[in-house]
Amino acid sequence: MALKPIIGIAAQILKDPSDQFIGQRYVRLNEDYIEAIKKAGGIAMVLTDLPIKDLEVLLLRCDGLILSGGWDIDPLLYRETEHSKLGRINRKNDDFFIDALNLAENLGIPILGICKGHQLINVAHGGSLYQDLESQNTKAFHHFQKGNRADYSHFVFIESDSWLSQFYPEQILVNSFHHQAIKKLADDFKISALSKDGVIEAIEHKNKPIFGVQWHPEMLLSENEENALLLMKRFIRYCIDRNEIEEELDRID
Ligand SMILES: [Mn+2]
Repeated sequence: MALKPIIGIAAQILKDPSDQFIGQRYVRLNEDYIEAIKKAGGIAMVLTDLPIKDLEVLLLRCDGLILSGGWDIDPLLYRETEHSKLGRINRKNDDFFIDALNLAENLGIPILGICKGHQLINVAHGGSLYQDLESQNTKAFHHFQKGNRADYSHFVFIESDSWLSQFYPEQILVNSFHHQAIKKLADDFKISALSKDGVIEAIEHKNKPIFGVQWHPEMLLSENEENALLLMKRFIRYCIDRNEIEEELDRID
């Protein structure tokens, strides 16, 4: 494919924290995502909460979808009430992410969830979360690192038959900015990577191109970290390959 692939990124809508414009809401996405896609050879298209038909029109032009990081997920989505350590939630943003996920999944567009995006993929498919990892899982170590965004925090151990194992060694170092984590894994998914304390750090669908990582490759890539670049490149390569296969099938038809 001669053209660069277009990767849609679902972004959050939040209230202006400065209160300079009372009631103003704004689209919020860390620029690292856009830069990471650029470095890996793609073009980012920022997606926000639109009528579902309009969102579908945009996704039809995308070769891949990234669900970005963000606030905690509404626990009602996995049939739990609020734990006292639950962080800030915004149900409207969760619903938009689920709409984008469902549309992309139905269109067969490859999906990569990062941090909240990874957790949301699990919840949308029937899994659940620790609302606060440290208070609900005593074996877990601290997963919200004190260091900068491109610093390493802990190792993850790659499962031998996973997508990640196609390009990663048995263990790699990652950053860690989460106080929630997957509790019950959704039925259609398998674990791709674990941290030493048993926390699920990466998942993949058993037979669809849907992947999730709990760490932030786009932040590691802000310092040109090799493994982060590899992950983004392999995801984008996957999006291109899928298109080429479909074009081939169209010709055969
Ligand atoms: Mn972690």
